Amino acid sequence: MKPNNILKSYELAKEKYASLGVDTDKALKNLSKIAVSLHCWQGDDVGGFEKTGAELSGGGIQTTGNYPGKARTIAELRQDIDKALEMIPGNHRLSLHACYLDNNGKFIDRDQVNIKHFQSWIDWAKQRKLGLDFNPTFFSHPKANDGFTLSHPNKNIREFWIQHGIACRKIAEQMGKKLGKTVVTNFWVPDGYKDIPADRKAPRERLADSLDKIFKLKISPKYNLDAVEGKLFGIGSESYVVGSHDFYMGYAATRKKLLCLDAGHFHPTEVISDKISSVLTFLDEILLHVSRPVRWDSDHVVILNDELYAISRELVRGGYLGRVHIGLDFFDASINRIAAWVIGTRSMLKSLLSAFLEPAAVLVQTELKFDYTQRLALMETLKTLPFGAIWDFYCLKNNVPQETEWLREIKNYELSVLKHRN
Ligand code: RNT
Ligand code: ZN
Repeated sequence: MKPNNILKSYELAKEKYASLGVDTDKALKNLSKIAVSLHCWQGDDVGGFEKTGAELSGGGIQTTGNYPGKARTIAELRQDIDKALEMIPGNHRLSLHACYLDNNGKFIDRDQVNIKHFQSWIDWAKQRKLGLDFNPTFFSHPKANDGFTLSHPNKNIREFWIQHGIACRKIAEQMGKKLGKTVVTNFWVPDGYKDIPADRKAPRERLADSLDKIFKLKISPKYNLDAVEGKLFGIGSESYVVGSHDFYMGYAATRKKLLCLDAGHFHPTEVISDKISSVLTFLDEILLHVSRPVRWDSDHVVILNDELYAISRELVRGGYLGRVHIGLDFFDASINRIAAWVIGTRSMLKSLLSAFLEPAAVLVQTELKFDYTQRLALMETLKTLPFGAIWDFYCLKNNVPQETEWLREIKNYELSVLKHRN
C-alpha cells in the first residue's frame, strides 16, 4: 500500500478508536517504549560457538528441522540478527547464551569464561544501541551428560557448574556496566529424571544450595538482575524436574530473585497469562519467556494467538510493564530462521499494541458494576476494530517493511546470503 494510503487508513482507524475513548497516538508512544529481548539461539538451533558446528545436546530441549542457511559463525549470526532487526519496529535487546562466546574459535571450558569472551558482542550491541541479556549454559556439555548439573550428586560436578554460574554473573555485571543498561541473567537448568525418582528431596536441596552459592556474590541491580526458570518436564526428564515451578516460586520469593515464566513450561491447559498477576502479588519483577507450546514444550514460533493477546493484556491492564522483562524463547529449524525471529517478535509487538488499544478503564468499570453483558459485548467489539491500520502506520513511522512486504526482503536475503552457506 502507498504511504499516503497507510496514513489515510490510520486517520480513519484513529477516529474509530477515539469513539471508544482510545487514543491511538498514545498507544503507539507506549509501544515504542517497549524493548523485547530477542533470543540469539533461534539463529543456529541453540548450537553456540564453543566449537564450530556445535549442536544442542543433552539439555531436555530439542530443535527439529533442517532448513538450509543456518548461521555457522558469530559473523553470520550477527548478520542474520541485523537482518531480522531491520524488519522489527522499535529498539530491542539481544539475549545471549554463554555458549555463544567469542574466543576466536578456541575451546574454553564453561567455568573459565570471562568478560573478554563477550567483548565483541558488547561492542556489536553498543553500535546498535541494543541492550543485552544473558544466560549461563547448563546443557550441551560432557559434565551435563548424566542429566544433572547444579543438583548433581557428585560435589565436583556441582562445583564446576557453580563456577560457571558465578562466572556468568560476573560477565553480566560487566556487560551491564559497559552498556549502561541492566542485564537480566536467566538461570535454567535441565536437571531431572526420565523415570520415577526414589528421592525427590535431595536434588532439590542440592539445587537450592548450589544456587545460593552462585548468588552469594552481591551485584548491583543497576547492572544485573538474576532470574530463575522452572519447568514441568523435558525430553529425558519426563517424570521429575528438579527446578519445578513451585521450587522456583519459593526460591524467587525468599531470595528476592526474578521468576522466569516460560509459556511452554506448564501443563497444556495452564497459561502464563493467568500467572502473571499471581506471582507479581509477591515478587518485584519477573522475566517472561514468550514461547508457543504445541502439545508439549515444543518452542514453536510465537504467533498472534489467544494466549499471546492474553499475556499482553495482562501486562498492560495490570500496569506491569515496568516490572516485567519480555524475552522470547523459541527455536524452529524447519523454516527460515530469520523469518522466525521476525514473525515472533512482530507478533509480540502486535499483541502489545492491541492491548494498548483497549479502553481498559471502561472494561473495568463495567465489571465493577457487574455488567457482564456489556463487558463481553465490548470485548467482542474490540476484536474487529481496525487494529491492522494502526500497526501498518507504526511500521511506516519506524521505517520497517509492511506486513505484506517484509517476507520479500527475507526471501532476497535467502537467495543472496543464506543460499551460499553449507
Ligand atoms: C528450556 C528453557 C530455556 C531454554 C534456553 C535456550 O526449556 O526454556 O529457557 O530454551 O535457555
Ligand atoms: Zn525458556
